[in-house]
Amino acid sequence: MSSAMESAVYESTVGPDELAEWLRGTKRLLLVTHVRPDGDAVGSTLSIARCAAQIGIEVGLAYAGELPPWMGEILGDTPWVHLDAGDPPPLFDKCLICDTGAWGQLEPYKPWIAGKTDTVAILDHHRSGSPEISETRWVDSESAAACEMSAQICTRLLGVDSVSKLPLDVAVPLMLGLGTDTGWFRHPSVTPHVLRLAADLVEAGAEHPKLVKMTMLSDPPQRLKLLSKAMASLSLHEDVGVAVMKVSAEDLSSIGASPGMTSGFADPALAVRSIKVAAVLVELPPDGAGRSLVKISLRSKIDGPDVAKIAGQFGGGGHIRAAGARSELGLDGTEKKLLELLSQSAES
Ligand SMILES: [Mn+2]
Repeated sequence: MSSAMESAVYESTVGPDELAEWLRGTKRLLLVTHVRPDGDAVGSTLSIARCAAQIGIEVGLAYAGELPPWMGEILGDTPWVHLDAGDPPPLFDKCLICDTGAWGQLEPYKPWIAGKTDTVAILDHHRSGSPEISETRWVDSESAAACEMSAQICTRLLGVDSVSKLPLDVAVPLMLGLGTDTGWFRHPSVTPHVLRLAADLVEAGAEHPKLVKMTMLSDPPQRLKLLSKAMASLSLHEDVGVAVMKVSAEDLSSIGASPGMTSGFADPALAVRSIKVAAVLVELPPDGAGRSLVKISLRSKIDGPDVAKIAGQFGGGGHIRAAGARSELGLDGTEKKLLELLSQSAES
């Protein structure tokens, strides 16, 4: 199995009507998303899972990799499995993948979904993915969140004419994904449609302040300790508008922190006026083969470069303003290459 993120620009083969129809006839539906699920990954799968269950479909939900701390709170009584615990995914006739369509983000599921192009479908808002996974794809890179798309599937499955009429336990995960993927409505991806959808979700009963508290105001103390280490490592390259923070595997282990706790670390660096791109480099604990990869997270301001392109140079990808990759060059080597690429893009 290759660890490279083989991905290409991929396009829709179906729209929301056809995808909802494709799901409707299913007996046992499995929902999966990218490894290390975030708010949008969980929200986009959980909302559809609850709607599908409500119309009599037997639903399995599987997640893999490090999980966010609020996982139990948002899932509540809905059954799910964590693949890292060694459980195989629940049996399924059809499988819907949400918020990714790239093998590089689906490796734990590969044995179960590879080659099943007719029983697997994709709902995604990324610009690139692995088209060979499935022939049934609804891809909309204009959507700010996969949840913006899931909402359209949910209304169709339940036969309601407005998102405002969705059940509360569907509206809440949709708001979670919409809120987290837009930085709580600060990112340039926010369109009139996103705000109207948010209004409908509030009308359905979703309370965004509770979700903000759950996702952003509930950190373990280790996260603040790790942030202080990352801030101490900060290098500001104001001439090219780049800030870089580095977290070593030793920082993680000495604090008892996990790599996922670095999410959002770019924000204080982006608050600096002259900075257009913030990079957070995290040296991951060694894998089974003893390799220590560096996780690269890139965030860019509205007048900054397309960081998906920069991430692509490391074999990764993502969005114009938020992208990521993995590097085998170590912390310092990765920083050096990154600065070279970003200085080139600042010149061009
Ligand atoms: Mn997303």
